[in-house]
Amino acid sequence: MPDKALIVIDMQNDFCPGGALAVSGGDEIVPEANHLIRSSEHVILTQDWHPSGHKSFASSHDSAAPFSTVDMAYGPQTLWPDHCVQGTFGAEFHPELNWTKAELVVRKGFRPAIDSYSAFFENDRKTPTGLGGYLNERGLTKLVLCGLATDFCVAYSALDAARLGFKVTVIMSACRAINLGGSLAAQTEAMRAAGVRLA
Ligand code: VGL
Ligand code: ZN
Repeated sequence: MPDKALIVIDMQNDFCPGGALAVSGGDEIVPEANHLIRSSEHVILTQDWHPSGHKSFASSHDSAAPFSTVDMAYGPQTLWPDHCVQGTFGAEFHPELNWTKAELVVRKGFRPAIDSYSAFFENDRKTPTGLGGYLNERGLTKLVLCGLATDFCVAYSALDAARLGFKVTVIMSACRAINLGGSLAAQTEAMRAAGVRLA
């Protein structure tokens, strides 16, 4: 369909087993992601892309543990192990992901003091990545999402997309979750309530 785009979220080494912020079973979805890529006319990828010393890293805060929460200028922020540092192997796409036909790679999280889960807006919920405008200009109104992690970057992207008026489907079988403090159930319910189709 000419008005439909697949968005593959953060299929990067650091989110796969052996990576710095490994999502359990993250690599298992590569074959299904490849199948979705093959059968989609338009493919967009997102790539978590942090400078070293990024403010979302626990290591950038005095005596803060990974997976704890701190208050940032824009609100509460979960602190993560150092991951997806620009130019490192961990930031590269999984070696078996067939990404060559992707028409756009959206990099996010590159501002040193703002994290960005969503493919559309950074965690201050105000700074746009530009993806919404890109999709609108190209007339891509129907979005299919898969990737990592279900309860963070996939869910934030799906919720923003729905709010912006896109018709959104998340292929849950081609996603895996971090699941921090019940985040998977909460975000699944939030997506359902926002009218996101969960397939
Ligand atoms: C992600 C935490 C930090 C994700 C990215 O891709 O879901 N989660 N950075
Ligand atoms: Zn990140």
